[in-house]
Amino acid sequence: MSQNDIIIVQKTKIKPKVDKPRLYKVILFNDDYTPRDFVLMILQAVFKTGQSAGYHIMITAHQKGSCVIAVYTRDIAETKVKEAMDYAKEASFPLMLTAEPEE
Ligand code: TYC
Repeated sequence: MSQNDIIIVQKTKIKPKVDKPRLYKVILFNDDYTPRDFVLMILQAVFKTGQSAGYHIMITAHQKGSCVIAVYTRDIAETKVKEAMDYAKEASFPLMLTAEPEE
């Protein structure tokens, strides 16, 4: 390095340009035909709610029309919705779930 060389020091912090992944709510909707026990089975098998939280979510959807089950990244939310609705279709129940982005 010679005497005339200029050294530039980067003083501003470089922000990593990675946004937090958007989260998706998985929503369970009530209907008049799917048995309560079947809904509970889905909640435990697909969403790992356990018995008590699963029952609470099922009965909330039953009474209020819908209930948020949990939030996940988009891939996981959509995979779980598909898995749950495939089980329902297989059993000929009209059970409905959706994945919706959080505000
Ligand atoms: N309403 C249904 C019944 O009385 C039970 C049910 C609960 C269905 C929650 C869907 O998301 C649901 N058999």
